[in-house]
Amino acid sequence: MRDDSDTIFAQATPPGRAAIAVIRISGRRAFAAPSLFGCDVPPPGQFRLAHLVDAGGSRLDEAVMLAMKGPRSSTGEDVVEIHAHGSQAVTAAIMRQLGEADGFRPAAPGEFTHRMFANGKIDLLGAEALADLIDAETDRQRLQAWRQRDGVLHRPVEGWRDALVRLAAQLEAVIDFADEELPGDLEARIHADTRALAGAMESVLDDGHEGERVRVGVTVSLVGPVNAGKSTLLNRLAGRDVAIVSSQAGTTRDIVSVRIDLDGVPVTLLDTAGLRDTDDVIEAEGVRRARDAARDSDAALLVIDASTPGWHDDLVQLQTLAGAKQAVLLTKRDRLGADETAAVLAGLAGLAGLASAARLVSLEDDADGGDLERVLELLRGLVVPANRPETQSIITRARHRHALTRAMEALRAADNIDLGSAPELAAEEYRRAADSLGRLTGQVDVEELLDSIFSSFCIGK
Ligand SMILES: Nc1nc2c(ncn2[C@@H]2O[C@H](COP(=O)(O)OP(=O)(O)OP(=O)(O)O)[C@@H](O)[C@H]2O)c(=O)[nH]1
Ligand SMILES: [Mg+2]
Repeated sequence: MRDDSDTIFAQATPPGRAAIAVIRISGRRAFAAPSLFGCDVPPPGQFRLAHLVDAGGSRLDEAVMLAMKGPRSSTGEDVVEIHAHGSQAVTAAIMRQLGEADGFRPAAPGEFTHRMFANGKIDLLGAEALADLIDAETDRQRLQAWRQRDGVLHRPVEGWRDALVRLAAQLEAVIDFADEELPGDLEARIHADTRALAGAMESVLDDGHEGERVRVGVTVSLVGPVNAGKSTLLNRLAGRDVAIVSSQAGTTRDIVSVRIDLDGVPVTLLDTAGLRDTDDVIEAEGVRRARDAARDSDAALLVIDASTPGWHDDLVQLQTLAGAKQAVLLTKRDRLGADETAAVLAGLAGLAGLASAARLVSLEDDADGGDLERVLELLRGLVVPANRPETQSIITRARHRHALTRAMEALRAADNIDLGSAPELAAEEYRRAADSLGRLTGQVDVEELLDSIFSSFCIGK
């Protein structure tokens, strides 16, 4: 895709004014870079104060320089870092001077990490984990990125590849010695091992999409009749006045979205127009969008005013609108007398399967925050994956899920083949399974895949 023999450079810190800016240089000529600024290269593994001068010999900056000798460097190549003052004029002058030198060019996005990968410093899962770490907004995302970087998926994938190699070797015996005496149970053993391997993959796939949810976040729509308190709820969860609240029915028209951190899972809450029949074209469009949101979001919180006599019917209707993941929030408890409260609670308890996913709260009369905590509890049940042991394998991308599913399907197909009559067909399925696993870690021909992964990085990474 580009010339890997070039020495590349980029600013690793964000552009703009800052105390320090780091410029990274990697490649065959990296150790020649300091001389472009009239400086010596520091001994590898050490840093030195350096007085940089420009091409005309006048002072450019006073910087800290460090050198790493390949292959024991971040990219596996010779690397020099210049920690200059974070002034736009200084960094621009350094970059200009590097760009004018022979054999040097600005790095493409993700090119440093690509070189790490090409030089065996990291596999694809590790490269993705680094990207996730840089993008992490919450603690849970950060911890997940490090778990992935530490090999939480890489390790089982390697184990499965080894198991596949053993299976293929056993199968080879079946093919090569077809007419001779083979241990009677060999075929049965191959089938059993194949099923066990497919089962191991299936149990990793059956994770409720936990890793993907933590990485990309979850969308939850707040839907319900007009005046139920959806916008009030959004504001309380956001901790600020984002949406207009009023006693007038039909206040919200457009979808208002807010992103919150719910126990480390980024959650995008969508406040929507209250659902009712209306002749107002603008409100009707809002209602249409609300219905779409209820259907298309990852989960829906059905918000209903418990002090309206028809709450139960509203709820039944709403349940058909929203997708599979839903919870119920009845509001305005402060408007209910003791008997009414008891009646509402009894009504809720009577709803099959919903009792644990429903709460009755007041969004207005909640001085101690207890009701807000109840709402959060409800939301957590909808979106936060159960805590899993640290060693659990984690799929964080659709790419992983796809590759693993393909591998598992190939094994299931192999298991359905009669090894006595068509062992070559089974061998082909094992090859397909190994190929899919190889795609996960980047151990097969994956140039196209590499381009799409590394181009999502920022320049300088
Ligand atoms: N007493 C009481 N009033 C509430 C509660 N929650 C919301 N309200 C009031 O109910 C009215 C409607 O609240 P909103 O949050 O605007 O309701 P909404 O569901 O967004 O309404 P639309 O945007 O019209 O669909 C406002 O006057 C709120 O102050 C509650 O728990 N108790
Ligand atoms: Mg509203």
